[in-house]
Amino acid sequence: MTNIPPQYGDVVLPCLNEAEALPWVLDRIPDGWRALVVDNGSTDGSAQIARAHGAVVVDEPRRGFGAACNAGLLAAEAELVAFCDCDATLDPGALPRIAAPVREGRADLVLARRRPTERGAWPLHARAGNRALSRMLLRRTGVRLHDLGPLRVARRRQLVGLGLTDRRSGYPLQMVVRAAEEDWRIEETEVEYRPRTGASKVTGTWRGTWHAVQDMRAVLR
Ligand SMILES: Nc1nc2c(ncn2[C@@H]2O[C@H](COP(=O)(O)OP(=O)(O)OP(=O)(O)O)[C@@H](O)[C@H]2O)c(=O)[nH]1
Ligand SMILES: [Mg+2]
Repeated sequence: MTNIPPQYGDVVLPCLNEAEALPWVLDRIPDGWRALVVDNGSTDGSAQIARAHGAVVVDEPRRGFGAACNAGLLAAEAELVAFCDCDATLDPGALPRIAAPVREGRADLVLARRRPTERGAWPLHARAGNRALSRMLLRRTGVRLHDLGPLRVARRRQLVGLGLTDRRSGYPLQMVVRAAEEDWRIEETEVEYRPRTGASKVTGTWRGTWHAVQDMRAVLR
């Protein structure tokens, strides 16, 4: 009989045209984790590439980062659910380490603070915007985080119970705000942040950053 590894978690990978980055990301999914690539209307063959690299593809025609994350969460079945970008900025190989506090019952939500591996991995305006958000989060909830990064792990049932409503860029922030309101034990760890593969869509452009900030503001209102 073959030894099937226990299924620790599902990792939700929101995906909008990441054909170039997907192979790197999916080849690094650790044992015991299942990749759920949520295809958000890609036109570059992302879905086919994801399937070819062993991922389960969830189709979410409604655009928006939060819409994609939510569809992935609803499709997940494992006890633990992680979220990770699939633009090759973050190595999913770090998932077991990041998930450990949740798996061992020491934390309800772990977020990974991004540590750029080289200059240019994280544009200055994106970093500044993120710092400002962290300060707003502290004032609003008392939770002290250095970064509202996209790589995070929590329990599926608890996440579903948060009832998140944002379907755009406010989703990651709303998750932390709601978790704080529910008195979750929130922890921060660190992760390497590499320059993205493929064209930048959000923080690499002023327009994208502007829209993201508006969505985040709406969550904090
Ligand atoms: N912008 C955007 N990204 C989406 C959407 N749906 C899924 N994504 C994915 O969400 C992840 C994060 O988006 P990114 O474009 O990397 O956003 P970012 O990291 O803020 O900025 P850049 O990497 O500079 O574009 C990527 O894996 C995208 O493919 C969507 O509707 N809009
Ligand atoms: Mg990115």
